[in-house]
Amino acid sequence: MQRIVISSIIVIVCTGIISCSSKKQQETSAVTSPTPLMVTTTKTGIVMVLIKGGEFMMGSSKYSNDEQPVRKVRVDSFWMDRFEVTQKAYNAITGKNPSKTRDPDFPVEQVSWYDAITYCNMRSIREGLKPCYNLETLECDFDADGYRLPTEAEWEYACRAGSSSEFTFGDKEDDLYRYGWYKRNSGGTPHKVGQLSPNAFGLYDMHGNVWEWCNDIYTNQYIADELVNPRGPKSGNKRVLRGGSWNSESMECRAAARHSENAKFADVCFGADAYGFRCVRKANGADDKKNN
Ligand SMILES: [Ca+2]
Repeated sequence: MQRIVISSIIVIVCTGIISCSSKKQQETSAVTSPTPLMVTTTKTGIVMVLIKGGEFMMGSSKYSNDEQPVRKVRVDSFWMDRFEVTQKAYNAITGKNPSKTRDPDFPVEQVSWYDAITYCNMRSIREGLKPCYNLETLECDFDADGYRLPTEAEWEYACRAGSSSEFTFGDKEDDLYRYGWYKRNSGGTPHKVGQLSPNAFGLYDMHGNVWEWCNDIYTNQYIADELVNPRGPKSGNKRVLRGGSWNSESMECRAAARHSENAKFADVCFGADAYGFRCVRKANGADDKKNN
């Protein structure tokens, strides 16, 4: 069901305390909240977090070749959904729920990249924003003020949340069960969003639960000199997925780990019930000096 929040967006600046997350954050000993979180609830009732732009080392030199070259990348500020898009939220916008494991508070799954960008456009239109995607050419207008999928760089920057380790909490998988649903703790299904610890940016389920579609076309090696707001290759058939899922080994849930699939892949088969997404939106003015 859609919950319309009155008129303009309500911005809540809080000192790391957002109702249901307070207990979880107290349990998050390995991660400290860096600055006060800036959280907003959109007109269609989606909670988003302002991710302040910055530089980070993207990729990993220790695992797959497609995570290289590791290089310093800068991304501008952006708003990001605090949770994976839920079945309730997806249904409220599209009138559909393709998920295999049905529960309104679980992440939507069995969505293709194309389904995800279609949702982005519909959500933009519902809120009176300019859609980012041309659904025929599949091109993304990054200047539009509507919703889109995160770039890989934005996704990894948000997942790391200031950390340079393999996971947002460190290098060893020992603590992964506290942050993400993956093969060893999921019991073989996705889970309700937001049940485990958030990362230092206040984002939930970046590791595990469902893989998250990114905007980028997949290539098996990064473009080495694309260092500011990288957007990936111009052509190719596959799109990127990030973060691992309820059905993944811990290594697939690492911040730098990459996966890919055809953009219109949606049928019930391997992996589809582990594919979901979350949206981002440009943050007008957040990178202006006066706001820093
Ligand atoms: Ca996820």
